[in-house]
Amino acid sequence: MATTQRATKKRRTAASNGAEPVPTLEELGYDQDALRGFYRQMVLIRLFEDAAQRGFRQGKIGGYLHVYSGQEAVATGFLAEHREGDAAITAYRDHAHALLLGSDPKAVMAELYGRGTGLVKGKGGSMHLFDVRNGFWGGYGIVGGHIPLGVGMAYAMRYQQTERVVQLYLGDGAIHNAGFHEAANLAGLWGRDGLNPCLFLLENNQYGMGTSVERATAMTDLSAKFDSYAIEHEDVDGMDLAATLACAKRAVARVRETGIPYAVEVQTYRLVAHGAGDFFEKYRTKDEVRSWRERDPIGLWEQKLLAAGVADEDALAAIRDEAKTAVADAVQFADESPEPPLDELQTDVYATPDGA
Ligand SMILES: Cc1ncc(C[n+]2csc(CCOP(=O)(O)OP(=O)(O)O)c2C)c(N)n1
Ligand SMILES: [Mg+2]
Repeated sequence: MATTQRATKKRRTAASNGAEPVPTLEELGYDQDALRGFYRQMVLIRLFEDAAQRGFRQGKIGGYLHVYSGQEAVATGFLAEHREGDAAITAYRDHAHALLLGSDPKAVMAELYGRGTGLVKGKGGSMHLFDVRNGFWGGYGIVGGHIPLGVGMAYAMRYQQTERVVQLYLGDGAIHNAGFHEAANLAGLWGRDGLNPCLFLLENNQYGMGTSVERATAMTDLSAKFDSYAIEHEDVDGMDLAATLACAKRAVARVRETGIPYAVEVQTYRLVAHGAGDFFEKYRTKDEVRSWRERDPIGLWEQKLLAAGVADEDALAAIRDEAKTAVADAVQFADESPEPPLDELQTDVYATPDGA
């Protein structure tokens, strides 16, 4: 009887498990200002998310709230390669992407607070941030719903003969969604003619809500699912910013040059609960959380900056203070902003194709 082989990856651990050797800071090719700038970005995201969770617990933020704490090195690394005209699209864990692409923290916080000064005038909330001027195409609450949109955008970019690329972020839970499989099939197909400059960034944070990868699929080698659609892929350690920056440089250049889609499975971990309303976690052990926390992306980057003499303790503290002030200003702005006026209840809700 023929035997079947099922590709499985071992259970992820916090240990580094990328495919390529991790470069030193010098090898990355950024100047010292830029290296400190990445620290500033990651710290801003973490403090922004802490403040958002506080706002939620104070009852100032309604609806759903999903924060990015622990995953900072993913979007920070990959969006470093975002160029004008490119697009990024993700699901509902989207605050970091908006901030990294240049949205004002005040407008983002005001959006979470549902205020009229918010990024989308208080009508989107945490899960539906959007800032097209900066290349941010959202922010979607339906798991997997944005994947066909991202693939379609990548097709349009080549159809219009541009050199733009799409960074399409999706979760380990979203890859089982029908939308993923239909869209990935088309991406592979269009990619044969160089018509799909889509970089799939599979953010494997090991869980979809409380369901681990092992409990969600019998075939736990998630990046291998791209093989079904002839989309090449690699793995990268998403806790180490040096690894994500280097991978981003290679992967984005390749997609931009060829118009052929590519996928990266980024091993990462959310250090907090799935949503800000989920306080109790019965699905993971304290030891597991602790072992990933030891590789906190911000702590790892801090160590690298110190060891390479790119920053000393005082410089890092000054950057943290600066971020703290920016977040405090954002909270104050959100808190003091007015609710959207009632007569705008239906404004910007439905499309008006006739321009009316
Ligand atoms: C179509 C659909 N089904 C179910 C849900 C409920 N839901 C919200 S988040 C989530 C888990 C998704 O996990 P993953 O894609 O790994 O993203 P992560 O939260 O880990 O960032 C689910 C099932 C939803 N929003 N949409
Ligand atoms: Mg997940």
